[in-house]
Amino acid sequence: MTDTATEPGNTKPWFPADFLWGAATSAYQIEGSPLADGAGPSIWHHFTHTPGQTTDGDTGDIACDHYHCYADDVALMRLLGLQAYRFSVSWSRVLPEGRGRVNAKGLAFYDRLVDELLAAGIQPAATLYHWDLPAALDHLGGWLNPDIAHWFADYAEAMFRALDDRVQLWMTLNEPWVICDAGYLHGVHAPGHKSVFDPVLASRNLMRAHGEAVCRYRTIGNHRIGIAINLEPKYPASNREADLAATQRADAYMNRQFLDPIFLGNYPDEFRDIFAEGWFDLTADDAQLIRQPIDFLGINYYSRGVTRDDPSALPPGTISVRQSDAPHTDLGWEIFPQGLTDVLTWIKDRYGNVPIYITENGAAYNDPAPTNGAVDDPDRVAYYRGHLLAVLEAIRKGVDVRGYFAWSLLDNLEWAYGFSKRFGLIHVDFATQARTLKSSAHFYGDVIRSNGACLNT
Ligand code: IFM
Repeated sequence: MTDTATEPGNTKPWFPADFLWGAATSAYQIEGSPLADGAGPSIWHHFTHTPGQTTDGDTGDIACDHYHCYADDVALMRLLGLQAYRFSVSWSRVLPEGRGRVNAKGLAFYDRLVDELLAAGIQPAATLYHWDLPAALDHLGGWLNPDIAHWFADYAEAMFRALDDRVQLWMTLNEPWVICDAGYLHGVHAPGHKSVFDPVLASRNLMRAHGEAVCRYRTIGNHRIGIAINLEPKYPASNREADLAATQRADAYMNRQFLDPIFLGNYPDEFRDIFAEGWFDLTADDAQLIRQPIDFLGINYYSRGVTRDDPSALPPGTISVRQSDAPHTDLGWEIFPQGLTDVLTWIKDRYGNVPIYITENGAAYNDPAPTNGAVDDPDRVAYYRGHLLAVLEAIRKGVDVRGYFAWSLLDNLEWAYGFSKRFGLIHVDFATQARTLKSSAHFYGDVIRSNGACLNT
């Protein structure tokens, strides 16, 4: 890799010459039209249509109407100077029953999107699963049914066959930790299970599905495949033995749960403690399936956790202690750029110098409404600046970071928070679908155009 960032004595904010600058979204959060053109419902469609599950009862029925506005959105990406765009495919748009019959009209949407991106000189990066499981598969047990590994691989294969001639970066899953923790342990995300047993099974099947999809890719794909994992470095709230042990459990639960099986072929020892009778060991066959070499690792980073032991909490029996003197985003997440450098160097030390993309990073703020075609969001600009410098610091320390995707291109449906939390570089008026570039979009455009040199000022 061409690398000005690691030259000794170079203190300028500068990224490798071939660094890839992008922004990310996901299907259910932006597309709208979840049942259009023969698409089947997803668990998120059912969840948001269940009273009481989202703020203000918000649903993804319209969201950013990207299903219809995608060409205009790609034009905005071009205006920003994006080099890559990470989107996710809605499984039930392509396979309405989750398996079997392909819905040609659903697939055609992604075909059009990819062509539009390429025509604008933007590299498409596709995530196969960003939480919107086909409802038909959930009726069969969803992530709790071991057969889902084959269902997912069949769906992945359909997508590889359709798009691998044009898509060069693939991600199997987005944030399996959130799927298990929010969807199966706490029940605050679809499918809304609240169980201390289901997360273990879901986690195992997610990893088996990932492994099987990577195997399929090796037989028919020609580019690169990885996975997007959200990481949050854990620091102890005190030097008490209980807090130190809690920090290890929280770290195993959040940071090593998926990376250890992928890179080391086993689970952290802490899991027997964390899930007690709910835990079951990995079989040799599953260990082998999950430990498929991947071409890159996607890291989603937002914040850190300062950890305290709390035996009354759900697994892993810990709580995060709010740092009252630190700045926080509108979601109450502490702003801690140093944590991004820390997780990146930790990955290198623990798993080797795997190529990394930051597949998500960004902040929710209560932005003002557009005035005279502008939205001023200085806090988000500061968040991006701090975190980009943190990425640069990791690159200087020898971590092989290849690219960065801001979360998110557009304000969108922030899952159970509905439209109340805005993460976009671009403001969306959800009543009119008007888009307005925020100051952070202009800032990010400058970062891209100068390859980070403008961070110097
Ligand atoms: O909006 C989500 C995204 O879907 C997954 N990663 C975290 C983002 C902010 O919560």
